[in-house]
Amino acid sequence: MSVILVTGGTGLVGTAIKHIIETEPEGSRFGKRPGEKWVFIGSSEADLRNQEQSKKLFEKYKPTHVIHLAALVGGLFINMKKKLDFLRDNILINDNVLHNAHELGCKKVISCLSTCVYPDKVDYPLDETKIHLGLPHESNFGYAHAKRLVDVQNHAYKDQFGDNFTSAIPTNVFGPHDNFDLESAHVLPALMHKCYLAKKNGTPFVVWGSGKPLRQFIYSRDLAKLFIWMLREYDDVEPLILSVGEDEEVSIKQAADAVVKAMGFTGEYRFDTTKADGQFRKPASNKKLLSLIGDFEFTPFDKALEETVQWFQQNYENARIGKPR
Ligand code: NAP
Ligand code: GFB
Repeated sequence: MSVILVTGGTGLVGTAIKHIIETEPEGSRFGKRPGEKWVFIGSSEADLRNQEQSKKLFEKYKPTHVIHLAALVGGLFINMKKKLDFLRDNILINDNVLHNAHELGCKKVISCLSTCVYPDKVDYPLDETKIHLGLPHESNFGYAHAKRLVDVQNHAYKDQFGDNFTSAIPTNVFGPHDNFDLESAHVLPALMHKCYLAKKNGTPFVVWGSGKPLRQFIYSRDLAKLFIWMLREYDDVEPLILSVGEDEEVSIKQAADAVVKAMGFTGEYRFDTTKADGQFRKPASNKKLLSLIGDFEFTPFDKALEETVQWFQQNYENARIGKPR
């Protein structure tokens, strides 16, 4: 009997993994396997910053495998405001999860980094060998250093005890069940929420910054399949980038145009260049992933965006929208 514990199981990526495990045919490449018990937990079950609660959680479920997604997560603007919280909360969460997984003798842990951990000034494209080659972008150094430390912890557990702890490095993620709260959201859910409100209230749709920065966006349900594949088939301590190709980079303006189209918005649409642009680009190579997984079909960006906009419009009342506007 394998017990797979998914921390952060109530968030954007966690609910996507739950969706795939519950909808893909049992025994299929990304489906549940016979004899597997999947457990999805959120912070209401245990605050993973707390040692005692973390220990109790692992004793309760006795996981054999862990997909560790739990984290303090947010977009550019909340990262810029709360660098210490993003550093300290994530260090505490990660240390408690890895320590308890080690103590329990878990067969495997996959933690989740992010392409924003990479050095701001490094030769592009970003690949798995460049994580520690310089300082991260100033806007999110708290989160970035806490996430980099996971790679250091994995290597230390492997080196001293032989633990099979590894990590995934996704680019910007989007999809159903995302955080749409304008105070802390990432760019795509923020633009969807703002465009929805502009359409509803007849007000301008305002995109922050110049619209020039470039990003790679992966659909949460594609990322979910890649995590399930890693659980089954990737046993290397070295982190692995989980991303669409480098040629899929889009500008924030192109992303905003796609949101306007998906929302059917026809009102005033402008940019507030007094707001920060953040890191200009962080182009990641998925060559290593494709060399290992072989054929993998990513959902086209526009189709994934339309599905997410539909989900948001249908679930607005129950979505994570922060204070009503
Ligand atoms: P999310 O939607 O904000 O979900 C965060 C999850 O972590 C929720 O399940 C939350 O539980 C849980 N959590 C937060 N603080 C916790 C605590 N103190 N104790 C226990 N659980 C806690 O985040 P996400 O976007 O799915 O991110 C999942 C992982 O992907 C994170 O490690 C993140 O760093 C990484 N990542 C995300 C992106 C992105 O663009 N979203 C990009 C790259 C990497 P509650 O909901 O119950 O509070
Ligand atoms: O997803 P995002 O917030 O974070 O995207 P990063 C920021 C880009 O979108 C900037 C523009 O260029 C912003 O100027 N933008 C335009 C907006 N309008 C908005 C808006 O209404 N809200 C937001 N949030 N952005 C994050 C890291 O960097 O990437 C995190 O700070 C994490 O730690 C995440 O790693 C994946 O892509 O810049």
